[in-house]
Amino acid sequence: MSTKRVYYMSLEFLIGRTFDNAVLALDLKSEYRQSLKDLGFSMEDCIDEERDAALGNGGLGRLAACYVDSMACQNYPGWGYGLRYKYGMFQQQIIDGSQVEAPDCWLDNPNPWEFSRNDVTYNIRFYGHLVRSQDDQKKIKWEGGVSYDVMAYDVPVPGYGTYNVGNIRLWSCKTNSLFDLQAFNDGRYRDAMGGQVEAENLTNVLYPNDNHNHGKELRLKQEYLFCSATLQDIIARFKKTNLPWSEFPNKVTIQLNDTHPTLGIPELQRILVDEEGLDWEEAWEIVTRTFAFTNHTVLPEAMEKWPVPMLSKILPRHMSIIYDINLFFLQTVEKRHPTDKELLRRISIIEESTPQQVRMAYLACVGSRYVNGVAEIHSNIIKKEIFNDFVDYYGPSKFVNKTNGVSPRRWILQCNPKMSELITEVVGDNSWVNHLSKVKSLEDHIEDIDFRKRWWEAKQANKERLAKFVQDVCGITISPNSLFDIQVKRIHEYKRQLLNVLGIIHRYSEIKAMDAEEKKKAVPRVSIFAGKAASGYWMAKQIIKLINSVANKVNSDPDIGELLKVVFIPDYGVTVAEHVVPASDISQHISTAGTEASGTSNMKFVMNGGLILGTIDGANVEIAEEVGEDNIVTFGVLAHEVEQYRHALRFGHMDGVGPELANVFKIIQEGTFGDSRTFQPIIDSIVYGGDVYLVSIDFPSYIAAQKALDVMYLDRDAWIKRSIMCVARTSKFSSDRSIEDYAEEIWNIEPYPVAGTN
Ligand code: B1N
Repeated sequence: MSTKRVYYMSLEFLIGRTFDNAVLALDLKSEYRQSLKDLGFSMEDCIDEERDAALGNGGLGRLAACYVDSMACQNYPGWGYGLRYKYGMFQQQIIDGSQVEAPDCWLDNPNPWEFSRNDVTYNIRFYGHLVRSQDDQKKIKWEGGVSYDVMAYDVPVPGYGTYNVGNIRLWSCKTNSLFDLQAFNDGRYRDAMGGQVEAENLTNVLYPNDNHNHGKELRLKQEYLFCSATLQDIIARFKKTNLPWSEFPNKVTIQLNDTHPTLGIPELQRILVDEEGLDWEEAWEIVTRTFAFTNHTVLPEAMEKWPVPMLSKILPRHMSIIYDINLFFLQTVEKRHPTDKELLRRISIIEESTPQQVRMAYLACVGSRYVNGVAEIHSNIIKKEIFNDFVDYYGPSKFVNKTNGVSPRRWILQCNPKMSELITEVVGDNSWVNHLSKVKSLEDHIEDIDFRKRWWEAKQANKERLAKFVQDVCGITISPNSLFDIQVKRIHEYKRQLLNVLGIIHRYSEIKAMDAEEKKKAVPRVSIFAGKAASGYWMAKQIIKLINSVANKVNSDPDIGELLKVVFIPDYGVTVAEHVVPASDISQHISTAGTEASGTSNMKFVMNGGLILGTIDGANVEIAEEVGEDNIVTFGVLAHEVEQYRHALRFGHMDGVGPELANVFKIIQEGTFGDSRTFQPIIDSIVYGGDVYLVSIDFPSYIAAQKALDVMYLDRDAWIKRSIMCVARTSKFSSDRSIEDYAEEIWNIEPYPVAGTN
């Protein structure tokens, strides 16, 4: 019996650790703990021995890992496909306040959580040339070039509460597998063994860029290697069913995690036409019924475009297929709009720049059955902006929303055992872990004083755990009695860690001006940051430097004491997040409106009883709808207003920054945080650089929102109620809900419980 399967293709899987998660999935944690104890070990020490599998940059890669977890838990027949990078996301050290990168040698010790599949290998070709077939002039053959062998590694993903086990199949390029096909055919046998072209290991390293595209040849090769091996593997599995090709889309659905695996589209077309002998139209029908595409960003610098000369050189057959896809597509557009040449130029997969570029988002759109964004606001923005011509052409039903979600297994049960115990008690059993809507019943206990006390104690215990972690890692003492205000995510100008740190400087100046009486009334705060900057992202690195310099000054200022502490936790990743997320009172998700597609840590923090301080952006919008306006604090301009402010700023129509921000700049320029010249470029980016991310515009409302939070936190009882409400009302953001939506509305697949499932 062959059921329909879904394949989630992603260049990134940010898995983190596996041990604790796997033991929990088996519901054996207490037994395991006891057994380890009997042997003289502690569970926590064993857990801490494991290195993170950090095969991703941030949200996009972590989302892929949560989705495979949800597929496993809900018995969907789905696999993840990715790359097994030898070096994952770099390790971050903070030296003298600055980020320093070190390689992530995560495979130095053997990895017990993978199976090497020596029996699953494929051959991948690059370069070469095209020839017309002797017997059929219409047929094209791709010949010569170089080839590599890739091999599969399988990473099992045990589902919680099921016998089903998911799988992430990761490809690794075999070392020294390079083979020069042209040299071989020419009889130059020695050269063929990699003598001509320098041997490189294509799966060596993850590109450490989040929301940024660098257009490097090696990245293109990684993307193609990934697509080719995955498609060959999927096809090999399909062929075992002996079904005709027309059945392929009824048995296979492929979700593209952003444009990074888009070459899968021309690759499937190539295999069907060149190797399997299907007609172009027949093949294209199969391709377009098989793929669906998720867009994750609207930032122009993140849009993948490959120069035509580069693609033609490395993948000549794919380039010719893309030209044909585009030709047929434009012909149909032209038929409907015969006079609109401007439309053809705009909608073309090929951008007519010098050199020409292939717009991968357009290729993904044309080659897919569905295109989705990752939160309501984002899905609406992409329909209005990047894909608006496509919406007009195809009609709106191809463009859908699938709001992101996160796994309650890792992001509640595993990272927050204290709160989990309380939820289990209220629900009556642990069924909420796979059916998160059950947490709704927490609302029935909001008026129960004893319950509220225990809720508070759980949060305090998590804060104590984080305080100890901060002490161990950063050597900074923080008090769990302070309000913990956390912003952890990749460092990026659009995410506006800068707004946060400028706000901290403002707070610092206000505390400095307080008398003893005022100080007594003030709410002590700990501002916690963590996050990596892409290695080549200079401005992001300057922002890290500013945060650490402010931390240095503030933490040692005797006037300030407990009232303000600033912490930058180095080497943010999945494991650090598991320590941080359960311990927030407030977490910040303060991107310029319209720039953060969704965000997923916002969901994690709310699920763990922390309030959000956020802009009207990404999933914050839907979180506000769910938890209610009283249980979230929002501020800032709206997405549709952003362009007008940017315009005004660029053309000098604003009267300079407001008095609070001007004062903050003055404090920096006085050298309060060290040599002010270091930070002048940051100030200049706001004052003279057009303030693209509207820091100066949102600063006053940000400060006001922070003040409102100080006041709210003073009423402890009301605060705890809000915290409980947040958890009770976040079930929408379980990745189980997201996966069900994808399964029903895009993939058309059903759960397929494995034998023995309880
Ligand atoms: O994807 C996440 C979203 O929650 C975030 O809002 C979004 O920023 C993130 C190029 C990206 N979008 N694009 C990337 C990552 C790596 C890369 O090389 C782009 N990451 C996101 C999940 O939907």
